[in-house]
Amino acid sequence: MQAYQREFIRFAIERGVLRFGEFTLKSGRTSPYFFNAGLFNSGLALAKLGRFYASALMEAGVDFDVLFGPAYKGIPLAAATAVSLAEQHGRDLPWCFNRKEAKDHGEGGTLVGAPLAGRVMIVDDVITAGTAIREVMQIIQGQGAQAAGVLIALNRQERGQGELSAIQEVERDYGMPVISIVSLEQVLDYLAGDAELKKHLPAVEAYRAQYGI
Ligand code: OMP
Repeated sequence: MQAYQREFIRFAIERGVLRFGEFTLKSGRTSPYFFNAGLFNSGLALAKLGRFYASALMEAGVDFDVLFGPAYKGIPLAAATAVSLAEQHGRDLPWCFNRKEAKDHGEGGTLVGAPLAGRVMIVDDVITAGTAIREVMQIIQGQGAQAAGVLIALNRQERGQGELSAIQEVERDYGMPVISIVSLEQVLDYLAGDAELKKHLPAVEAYRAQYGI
């Protein structure tokens, strides 16, 4: 695990973004942990988050033309990543987002910001079963653009429809990489090395045995 990944896990736990307990997921699964990106809810937290996303993206070295933040949660994530790419990495790239409802006045439409065209890097929070990301793919394909990849904060490494993980299925079905700041495996490593947090390991490992790959 890289230093920035360890730092990211520490930061997420400190902010209460990564929590342990009992949570019902969108997929209906009951999980002993939850990642709530909405709790990166101060200026400094969002700035730091943008740096982590930008670091993961630069390390992956995937080419793309535009960053896309799907409504609603992806919007600040894509914005923060765009700011960090420009300020920390000297890459001033276009970014855009969608509205959930089409606007029929002013500039109209459902897309805001740079044109959603060319190779699109989607920025989102978490992938569990892959449902949310498949909906985003319809927007991109509807515009005639190509997805260059997906950038997320946490890869929960859960099973998809078959033997592969939900993320591997997304990569196979759309022929694009999914880049994450950290994966569950790294969170488990972090927990194992922390005297206080170690107590959460058994529940997370049991969940992984049931739903993981
Ligand atoms: P899938 O559509 O099953 O991939 O779930 C992804 C979505 O679930 C995310 O975009 C979140 O809205 C939500 N989620 C979290 O935010 N954090 C988690 O730790 C788990 C989920 C989830 O419900 O699976």
